[in-house]
Amino acid sequence: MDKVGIAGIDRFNSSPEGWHPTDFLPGCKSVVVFCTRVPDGAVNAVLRECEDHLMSAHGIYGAFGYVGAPNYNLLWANYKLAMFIEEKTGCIAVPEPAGPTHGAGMLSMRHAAFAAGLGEFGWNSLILTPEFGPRNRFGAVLTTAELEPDPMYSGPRLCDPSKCRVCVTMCPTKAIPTYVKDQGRVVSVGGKTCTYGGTNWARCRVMCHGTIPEYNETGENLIPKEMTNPINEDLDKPIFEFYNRNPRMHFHQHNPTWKCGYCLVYCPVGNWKERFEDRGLTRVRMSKMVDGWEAG
Ligand code: B12
Ligand code: SF4
Ligand code: SF4
Repeated sequence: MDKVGIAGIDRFNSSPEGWHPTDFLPGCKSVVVFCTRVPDGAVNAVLRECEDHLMSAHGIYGAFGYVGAPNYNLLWANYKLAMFIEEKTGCIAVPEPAGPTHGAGMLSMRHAAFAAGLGEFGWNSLILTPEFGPRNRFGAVLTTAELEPDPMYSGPRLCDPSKCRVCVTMCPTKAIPTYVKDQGRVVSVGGKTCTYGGTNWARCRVMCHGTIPEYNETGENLIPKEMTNPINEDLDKPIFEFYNRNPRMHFHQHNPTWKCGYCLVYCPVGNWKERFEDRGLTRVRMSKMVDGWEAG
């Protein structure tokens, strides 16, 4: 794993009912959270799809940046760590699935990663780490073992949405709200407070699940004619009707959940300039979307 942190159970005091670690493991005392970074090569595949319209390249991201290798990598790390903790301590350890192909939400992985000190929320609602920005995928193990917690992240502020508009601009369905001072979702854990935009999931699913015809393997137009603009206030109904007609897409979450990801790919945090701009892998000019960005 590329990073690991431990959160004591007190950091989940403000978890909503049904999402608290003790709901899944009575007596849970610690949550171990770790991540695997998204390879630059998988990010490049999304750049090729987005900027060169090489649609087939996106599969590289699906396989090696999202539901394929990274989720399996997390799955095995989860399993081995849980076994290790049980063998060494005699306590119970519950591994948490990492997302598509292994089930969806049990614990909010973003809150768990924040609570374990791995990084902070970006305006795009993803957890940013100083090393990789949002380009990490997280796994977690809940355990009744009392482990020494790590401090909350206390490095430099990573996201300043008053200066950066990248995720808002790049999101094709306007699922990420425009930054407005004193608006957004506030989260306070372990004495650290962050504000993030809050993603509109109905809009995000239009892209992520390939539910617009350009992306959708079924060829079906999910959005009714009168709603051809995907930036629509009422996308939930057609989306759920679509899943009812195509239950495979809903329950298995295999092929169609790995589209888009532009908010993850283009976020400048995590040495984006060195990794992608300086290597000539993108034609998108950050200087147009980030105040004070060194002209490029
Ligand atoms: C299902 C899912 C999706 C769905 C839609 C989600 C939905 N809610 O309908 C779709 C497919 C659209 C999606 C999109 C993406 N996803 Co996704 N997704 C998930 C998954 C599997 C579950 C999320 C979920 O539904 N959680 C339940 C909700 C309710 O939790 P929540 O929104 O985080 O928290 C809310 C409350 O429950 C409460 N709360 C819950 N727990 C706690 C605890 C505390 C202490 C507090 C204070 C509050 C609190 O606060 C929140 C406000 O309501 C998670 C993995 C996971 N288990 O977390 C990945 C995950 C969030 N996704 C991830 C990623 C990378 C993406 C994409 C970039 C994928 C892509 N295409 O490239 C996009 C990004 C969208 C964006 N900008 O946010 C990563 C994020 C990594 C990171 N760096 O932060 C995760 C964590 C997967 C992983 N293993 O790493 N995703
Ligand atoms: S994954 Fe795409 S549609 Fe969803 S929030 Fe990110 S940029 Fe927007
Ligand atoms: S793209 Fe900019 S505003 Fe969005 S999360 Fe990253 S740093 Fe924050």
